[in-house]
Amino acid sequence: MSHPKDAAKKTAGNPVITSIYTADPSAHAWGDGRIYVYASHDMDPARGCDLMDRYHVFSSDDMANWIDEGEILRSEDVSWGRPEGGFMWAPDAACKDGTYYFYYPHPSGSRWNETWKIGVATSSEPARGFVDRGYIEGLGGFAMIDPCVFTDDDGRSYMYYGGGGKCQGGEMGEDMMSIQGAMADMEGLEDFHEAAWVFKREGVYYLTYADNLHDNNRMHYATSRHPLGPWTYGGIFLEPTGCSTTHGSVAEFKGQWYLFYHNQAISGEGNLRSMCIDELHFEKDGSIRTVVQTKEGVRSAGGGASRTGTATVYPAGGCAPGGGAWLEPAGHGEQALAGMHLPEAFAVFGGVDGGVGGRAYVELRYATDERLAKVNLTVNGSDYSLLNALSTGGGGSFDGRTGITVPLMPGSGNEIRLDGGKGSLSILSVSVELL
Ligand code: FUB
Repeated sequence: MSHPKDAAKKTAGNPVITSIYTADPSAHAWGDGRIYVYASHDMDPARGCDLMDRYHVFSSDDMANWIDEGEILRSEDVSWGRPEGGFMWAPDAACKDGTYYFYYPHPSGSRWNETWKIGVATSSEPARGFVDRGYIEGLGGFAMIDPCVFTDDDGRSYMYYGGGGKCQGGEMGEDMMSIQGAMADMEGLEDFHEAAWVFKREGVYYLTYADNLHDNNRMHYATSRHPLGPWTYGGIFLEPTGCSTTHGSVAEFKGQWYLFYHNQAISGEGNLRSMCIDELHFEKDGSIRTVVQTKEGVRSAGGGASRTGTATVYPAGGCAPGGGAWLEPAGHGEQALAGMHLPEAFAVFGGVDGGVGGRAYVELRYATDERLAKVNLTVNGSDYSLLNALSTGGGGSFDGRTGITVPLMPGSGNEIRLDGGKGSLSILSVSVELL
């Protein structure tokens, strides 16, 4: 059985990713026709930012239609990391000579804020296959988080990072896993808090960062004619988003500049954040205009292949409901899984085909009249956390979509389990698209 493929979206909408919570987006166009976002993943339910323990990558060829490329690293993969895990905070990435470098702040000890290190994982692909390589010697310590790597036109790369009011930068070694000489304090920034990001436009270096405005951080910028400053303060270009933290990146794609940032529009909670994108514009003198935060998000820049493969649809009528959940008619001869609001409700979809094994985008098609219902997804016994199901405007409107990219085993022995108890929704099908 199949459902019609979704038409490509004309605008991205904000937040861009609604199924799971994503924060601290670092965007890069590596030259393969796509733009990639390396983001933190706020785990739901949150406990401050403590439980953030994995990273997903998202990509698009048109800015409006985004694919979850899946998870690339989690705290349990980090041999030198904090024994209790968690605290996988704002990351960045770089590419040199065909190798992709993923940089992430993570504590090496239980006293998390005193033991930060900047970890490095590498891969030959931009969005999969990352293996941890350890941390950068000489970096880290109290509140030193949020790495950003900028590669200049001459191929030289620079690392910036910091928190708690201190921002440092330094040139990286040829191996992209070391610093040449000492890191220097970045001079000329006003009210620096965290979230350093550096980009270059028309020969000018820009350093953007979050400020200290209580519970309402904004983004500021400063400019320089040298990658390591000194910097000339430029002002505020992102006013509060409604979230206590702010964190962003700036990238150019298909001739347009964009700001990637996060807000809390879906959850209303400062530790369950969602990635947004809006256009970034410069004045003639190079100063950055205040970004207009929109709900419709950015327009498609052309392209818009929302998916790469073919989805197999598993109708709800073929699942095994339990815990009080039941199947009921949904029209057009189909059945829907109902009763998922009940605390013990669950359903199992067996015999899911994983092809030759690897990554698959698992998507639920649902209806709900709640503003935000949730369903827990477990695949082959691994918990992939809560998926958000935003209102479809009515319990009979099955045009809701929520999903996540997960690993599947080869063959048809995969099992998908949905657990309810987090709001009322009816599920029409689960589709599985091998990536
Ligand atoms: O996401 C965890 C932390 O919150 C980041 O490292 C900071 O920049 C802030 O966004």
